[in-house]
Amino acid sequence: MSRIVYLINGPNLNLLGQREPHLYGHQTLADVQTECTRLAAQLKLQLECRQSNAEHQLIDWIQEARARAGGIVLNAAALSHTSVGIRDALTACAIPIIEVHISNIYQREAFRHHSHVSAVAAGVIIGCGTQGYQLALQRLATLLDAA
Ligand code: CA2
Repeated sequence: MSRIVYLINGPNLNLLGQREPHLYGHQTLADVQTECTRLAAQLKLQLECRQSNAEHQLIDWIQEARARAGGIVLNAAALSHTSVGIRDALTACAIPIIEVHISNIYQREAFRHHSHVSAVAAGVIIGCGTQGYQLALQRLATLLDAA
């Protein structure tokens, strides 16, 4: 099983740390990616970090991960709540997917309470702040170690 893991972030997460710290904390996306790359190395995982505001680009990366990775950590952001295309791309993957949401989507507007990603994810981490990405990597390492 490949030890490559894709860390994929969706729309507007490039703004992390720049606005709405009460929801998303103070870390920038670069901070998150640096911290996760360091943790991944400790877990003997090779991390590929990606972020896009475009749905088609996220789908292309999910398909790329399907071909070469052992797992995906995905925060599809607002597209989690709307994109059947992302769900279909994930369904085609035989590798474990851990969904992350930084904020607790269940404490927020009703339209955020459903995610198309959750039903096809091996695990879901919600409301743990940016630490959720690290928790997701630890879970993937556990799953890959057991495979
Ligand atoms: O809590 C999460 O991680 C979300 O996936 C974040 C999405 C939101 O649409 C989901 O419902 C929950 C929004 C990401 C926007 O990120 C920003 C970060 C800083 C400033 C502005 C937006």
